[in-house]
Formats: sequence, structure tokens, C-alpha cells
Amino acid sequence: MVKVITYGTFDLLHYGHIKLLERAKNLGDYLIVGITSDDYDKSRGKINNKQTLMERIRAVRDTGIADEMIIEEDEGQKIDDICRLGVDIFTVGSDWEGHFDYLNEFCKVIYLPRTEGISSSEVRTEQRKIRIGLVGTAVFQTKFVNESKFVNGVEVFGIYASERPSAPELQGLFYSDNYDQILERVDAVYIISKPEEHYADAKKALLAGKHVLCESPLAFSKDESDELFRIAKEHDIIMMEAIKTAYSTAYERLILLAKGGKIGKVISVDAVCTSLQDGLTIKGTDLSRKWNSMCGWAPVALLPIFQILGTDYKQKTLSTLFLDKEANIDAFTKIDFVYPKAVASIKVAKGAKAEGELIITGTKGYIYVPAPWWKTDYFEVRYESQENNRRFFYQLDGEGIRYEIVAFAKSIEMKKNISYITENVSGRIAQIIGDFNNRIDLIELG
Ligand code: C2G
Repeated sequence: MVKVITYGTFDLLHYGHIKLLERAKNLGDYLIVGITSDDYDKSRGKINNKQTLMERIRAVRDTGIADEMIIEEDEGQKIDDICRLGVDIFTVGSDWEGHFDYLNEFCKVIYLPRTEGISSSEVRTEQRKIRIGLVGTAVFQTKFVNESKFVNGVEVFGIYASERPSAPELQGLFYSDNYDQILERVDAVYIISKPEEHYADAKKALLAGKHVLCESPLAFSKDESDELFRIAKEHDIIMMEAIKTAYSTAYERLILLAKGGKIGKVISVDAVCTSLQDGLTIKGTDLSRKWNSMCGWAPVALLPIFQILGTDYKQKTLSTLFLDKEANIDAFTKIDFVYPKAVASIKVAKGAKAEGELIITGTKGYIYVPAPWWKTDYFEVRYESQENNRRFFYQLDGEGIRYEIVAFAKSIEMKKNISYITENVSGRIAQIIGDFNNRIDLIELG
């Protein structure tokens, strides 16, 4: 019996895939089809499959062509599969010509002609692209524009800001200093205006029926944050908070491990985020144009605390060193939380420096995420006995921004919010920033 193996994603199974499977089957007597896992696809840059692994498996199975199906978790697996399953022929479409010649050592390699004129990307983009308008200016915007190019089905169309942006990446975009002009032309907005403008900018877009992805904090109170989500629901549109860390695979996994009891009961979550690059401490810097430490860092630092311990803390204390109290610019803020059975803390600073690590303390062990933990691809689970320690690596592309855009685009297509940041967490973040602004539970240092 001649055994044949082939691999693929088979997203939105189309005529080209089916022809390939039929030809592969005709090369022998028994066909094994390896379907790529979502994580493997992510790591090789295929980030926005429309279908889940189960849907893709079902679609291939329903063709009735495959005799056996397996899941492909990584590139190196092919050699192992070929040897273990006693495969005689490896085959794949001619778009891979030459790429798999190294498998000749283990079995015969055949490249089959690819069916011209059809691909999953074309099927995907037949659906109209989501047009995104940028609101406000910040250096960060260029990253968003660059990352959006990796995501099928979205395009950044224009920008609304008081001044025409100077970055070369933004030059080809439609520009207006009139918000309405942008809103008329787009399906969605990405808001990166000054923190005090987020709420009004988001509300205006939502009331105009546009989907919103908004940098954190969404607002300066829980009520305002809740209101934005309520308007979005009433209009059947998507409201999402943009904290890119939430979309890093390593971060997602460590939250699941912590919540799943891997380190016992969590009794402390401690997050540190600092940066001096904004020049807040340099004489002559125009502080009124800068984000303070709290708006710049607290949302990301608070995220693991609220996602692991929940938002119902019993008590909190903010300790702040102001750089300019009038302008509400803090050089450094530490927040201590007391929960019924745990504690937590964040240290955020733009005018002080510390090790930017995240430590989650449990009754059986701890999770250690080295600096800069908010854009990490790596963490460790550590125990009393070192031999039980585990290290985890996950590929991180574009600091999580492209996965965030994928989640936003998928939410819009599915008409269902699949954001990793719940409404409740967004509301509590807004409240903490509001309490800081109103000096509630705040001790001033110095
Ligand atoms: N294919 C084809 N004609 C098309 C489109 C795809 O013959 N018009 C073939 C591809 O060459 C591949 C198979 O269908 O052999 C599955 O294609 P994809 O789902 O795009 O998967 P791919 O990324 O090519 O997976 O380990 C993964 C494999 O190496 C390749």
C-alpha cells in the first residue's frame, strides 16, 4: 500500500484545495492530511484564518478524500510524521517548489501543480475591507498603520488630527482636521488622541454607528466607560479597548496558567512598568502634550491584576510623586490593592526607572516574567525544587498589535465582541485613573 501525506491550513476550503487533495490521493492508496494548528499558523505569519482548527478539519473530512487526518503543530514535525506513519510520498502544491526537498531523505517528494486563479486570501478579501480612520496623533500610530498591513480585510483610510502628521508612513492617507469628514468615510476608528479626549471621541464615533478601538484608558470614570459599551450594544457595533499586551500569546498563556492553579492559589500580583523615553524629566519639555505615568502605564500594569484577581478589591492606596501637579503629571505612582484573600501592586513611572517585571506569587510556586513583561515572548513558572521549573516561549509579532487588529476585525465581522479585555476590566481601569485625577485614596510623596 502506497501511503501519501500532505499538509495545509485549508482555510475556507475551495476548489484549489479539493483538486490538490484529489491529486494527492491519486498518487497512492492511502492519504493522510495534516491540518495546521492555529498556533503554528500564527508562528509562520498566517494570522487571520477565518475558520477555527475544528472547522477546517471538518471541511476536509467532509470531502471524503482523506483516509486519516492529523494536526500539524510545527515545521519539524513532518520528518517525524513521515517516519512514524510509514509514509512513501510527501506532496504539496507547486507554490512550495524546492522548499521541502530536504524530505527526500525520508520519502519521495512530489510538487503538484497549483490551481491558478483561486486562493483563501482572495476568498477572504472578496468580502469588503473594513475601513479604519485614525483619530489623534501619537508616535504609536505609525506602528498601527504598519501592523494593519499584515491583517487581511482591513485598511487604514484616513486620519483626523488637529495638525497634519509628519511621519512618512502616514502621508498617503486622507487627512482632515474635521472629525465628521473622517467619520463619514470609514467603518471604524482607532482612537489615539489625548487620554482626556478618548471618551468624547469614542462616543461621537459610536453615535455615528462606527466601530471603535480605543487606546486605554477609555474614559476617566467607570460610568463613562460603561456608557460607551452601552451605546455600542444599542447600535449593534463593536467597542474595544486597545491594550496590546492582552493579545500577546505568552501573556494570554500565563494568565491561563495562573488562573488554572499551576502555582496554587494566587496571593500576590506585582507589576512594574517604567520608561524614561518621553523626556518628562528634561527641562523645557512641554508637559501639557505628554501622557502622564498613570495614563501611559497604569492600564497595562493593572491588566494582569484585574484579569487574575478580579476587580472587587477591598482597598487601594495610591502613592504618587508629582513632577507637575498642576499639569497632573506624575513622575511615579505606586498602587497597593488589598483583596479578601490576596494583595497586588503596580509601580508605574515616566520619571523614574525600575526593573519592568511581572511576578505572580502562588501558594505552590510563582510565575516570573522578565522585563519588559508587557511585550514578552517568554516567562517561567518556578517552584521550590528547581527541577520542576518550566520555561515557556511564544512567538510575538508586532508587540501584539496585529493580533489586536485581527480580534477587532473578527469582532466586527462576527458582530460579537471577542476582545480579551472585558467591559468590567475596562470600567475599573477608567475608575482608577479617575480616582487618581480626583486624588481619591492618594498619598502625595515629597
Ligand atoms: N493549493 C493549490 N491551489 C490553490 C491553493 C492551494 O493547489 N489555488 C494547495 C497548496 O499548494 C497546498 C494546499 O493546497 O498544498 C493547502 O494550501 P494552504 O491551505 O494555503 O496551506 P499551506 O500554507 O500551503 O500549507 O505545513 C503547511 C504546508 O506546508 C503548506
